[in-house]
Amino acid sequence: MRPKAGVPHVMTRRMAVVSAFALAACERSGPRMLLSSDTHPVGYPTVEAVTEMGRLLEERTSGRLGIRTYAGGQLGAERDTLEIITFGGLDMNRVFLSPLNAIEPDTAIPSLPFLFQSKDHMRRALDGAPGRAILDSLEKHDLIGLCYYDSGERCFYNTRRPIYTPADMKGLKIRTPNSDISVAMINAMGANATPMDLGEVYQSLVQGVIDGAENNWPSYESGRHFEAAPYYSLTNHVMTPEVLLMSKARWDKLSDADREAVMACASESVPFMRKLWDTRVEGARQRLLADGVMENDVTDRAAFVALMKPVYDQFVTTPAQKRLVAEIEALA
Ligand code: GTR
Repeated sequence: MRPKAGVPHVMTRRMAVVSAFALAACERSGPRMLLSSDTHPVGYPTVEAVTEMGRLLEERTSGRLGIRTYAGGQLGAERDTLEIITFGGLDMNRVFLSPLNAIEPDTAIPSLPFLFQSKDHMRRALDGAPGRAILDSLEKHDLIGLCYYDSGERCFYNTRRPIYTPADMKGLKIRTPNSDISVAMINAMGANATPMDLGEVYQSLVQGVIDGAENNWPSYESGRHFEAAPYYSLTNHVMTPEVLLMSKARWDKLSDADREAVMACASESVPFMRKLWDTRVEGARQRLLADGVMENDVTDRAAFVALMKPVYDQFVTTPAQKRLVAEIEALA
């Protein structure tokens, strides 16, 4: 599998901020469109879900409110767009939960390794009180958590060898999202964590800057990481979700009725997304296996789990965090 031309481009942070403001200035003069950003391209389930939410919102508000999504990282990497939305330069942002860890420590809880026992467990916990409490913890940071979307089970993939046990991780340079808990988890497994933005992963794999990364099947396919890193090992170590955010500045300007409509439409987009997601996961896996990706089961999952105690000790420290973990575990 040879890398193809046309690698995803990397935008500098300054470029991202400037373009977001330019766009915001143009768009604000038109109909009341909420500007939303996503690092994934059109067609990816998160992008389609926010588009569906926009359709529902227009319907429900008789065209007064809608959503315009800038997909494919047009407005920058998730770290950049998070910065922009926090100071109100963007209305909405679909991001992975991990980059929010630096803003609000409680958002690290759903990223605890091996916390969720199944997809149903994860959905129950995030749809229930623990999930809502974590979304609500964002308000003090000027962000409104609208809903979670699925991001599936993340697995390791690399350019060198299948991973069966933690010993196989030794010495591998593994890209992680920009999140302390991801870094701690991967280092605790014996690899060398290298945080970077998603848009840089493909090139870094091709150039040998990193040996591997971890993600779900759809992102592994969509970012074409499989072309360089064909060993996909089913560690299923985390089920960190995606999250859809609104800037508090924009939220505060909405009437009560419009806020209710935004929340309701966000909630309704969740089952829509999950349906697309489940189909996409299986489709991506089948396509990639047919294309030569080598998938393997890990032989010793318990050995990975055993190494995670220091990660829990480091990231579950306050009584509130301990309660959240216990509540989530009770929903298994
Ligand atoms: C993907 C997620 C992205 C991005 C990425 C990552 O699964 O959908 O939002 O954060 O993971 O690894 O950075």
